[in-house]
Amino acid sequence: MKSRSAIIPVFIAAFLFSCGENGKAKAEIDQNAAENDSIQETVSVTIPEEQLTTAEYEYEVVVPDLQIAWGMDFLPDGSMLITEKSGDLIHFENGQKRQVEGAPSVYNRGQGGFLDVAVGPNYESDGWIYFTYSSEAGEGEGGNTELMRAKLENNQLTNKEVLYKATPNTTRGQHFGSRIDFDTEGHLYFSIGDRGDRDVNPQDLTRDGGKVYRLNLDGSIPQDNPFIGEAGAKEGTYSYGHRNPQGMIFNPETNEIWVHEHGPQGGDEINVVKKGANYGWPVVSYGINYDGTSFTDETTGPDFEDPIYYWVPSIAPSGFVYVTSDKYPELKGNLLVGSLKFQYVEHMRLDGKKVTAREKILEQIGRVRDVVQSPEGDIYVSVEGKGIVKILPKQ
Ligand SMILES: [Ca+2]
Repeated sequence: MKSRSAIIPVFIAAFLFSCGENGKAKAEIDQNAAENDSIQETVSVTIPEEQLTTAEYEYEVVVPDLQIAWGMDFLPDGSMLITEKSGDLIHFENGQKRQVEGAPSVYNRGQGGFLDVAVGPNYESDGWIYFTYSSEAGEGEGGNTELMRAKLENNQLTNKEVLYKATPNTTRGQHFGSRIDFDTEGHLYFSIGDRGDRDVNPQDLTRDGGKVYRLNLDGSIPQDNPFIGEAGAKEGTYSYGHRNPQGMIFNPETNEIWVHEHGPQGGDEINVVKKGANYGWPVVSYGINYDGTSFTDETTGPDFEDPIYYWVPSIAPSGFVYVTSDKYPELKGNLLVGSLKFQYVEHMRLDGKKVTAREKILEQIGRVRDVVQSPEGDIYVSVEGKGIVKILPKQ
């Protein structure tokens, strides 16, 4: 095992805690602990930024006047479904926003609320749309992440079916996940974060939280999931030891689900999701606590799957795209990641499963909550307090 390899200055810890995932809490810095924790080694997986593209990018606001548009996806007619974290589902069609009736009631607390929306892979034949949100359903005070599918008819959600509800409810406001994506073999994947209970949830297969789940499109559990038949196991679990994944893609080159996840200070990661794998949280991490103290000396170990990339400092990633569009030749085949904390979109050049270079685009645009590619190949970015913008290569 090697030891942690990042240097995290105290002022960055303070900045991150005030501007990152939550954006509300104040940092309480333990200066002595932070100084003691500065280990000077070469970082092997994280790389500096550079100018990658000769193209420059600008944007136009397509959907104005949104607060926190947490998730978005496109129907085959080109119209857009948008979740507002506070609970509204919006259908944006022909330049007009309409509030969809019958959206699920959400537990809008901390990082929870109306989360992702994903139009199903067989939408044109079956009409299913998938949603994640935090829900108070079930026993106990508070909420936890829930997955629903429903159909959209006459501006109403109909045929609503709850496919998964994580337990137990808790009043903690942290780490609900949650992104939804699909492979090409009839599976849905979604993420739930550790719910602010890192010492209990992520490493325990009998508990929800800190997991990536794999279900069939009707919500049933695939019989080849890795923990089928294990005593007490949450059998929807596909991988575990995650902290708070808020970005998920299906990589069409490798046929894999990839996630990025918020780490602690200096430990945001990109992980290739493998069946039954343990991503280590909180036993191993490249990060330290936001107050500057250390919770583990280990960054890796034989029982754990390493990230393919980690960020130092943390960028607070949200939204993830593998670009396949011909409209952005210099982005094609690469990754885009939104940064809540530093308020830009990160372009990461990929060589197979290796990030070889990175740069910022749309700098200072605002807290980026989601990034998607439309069926027409346009890239849309949700920016908190601004709305949804389309990226345009500068002419
Ligand atoms: Ca990890």
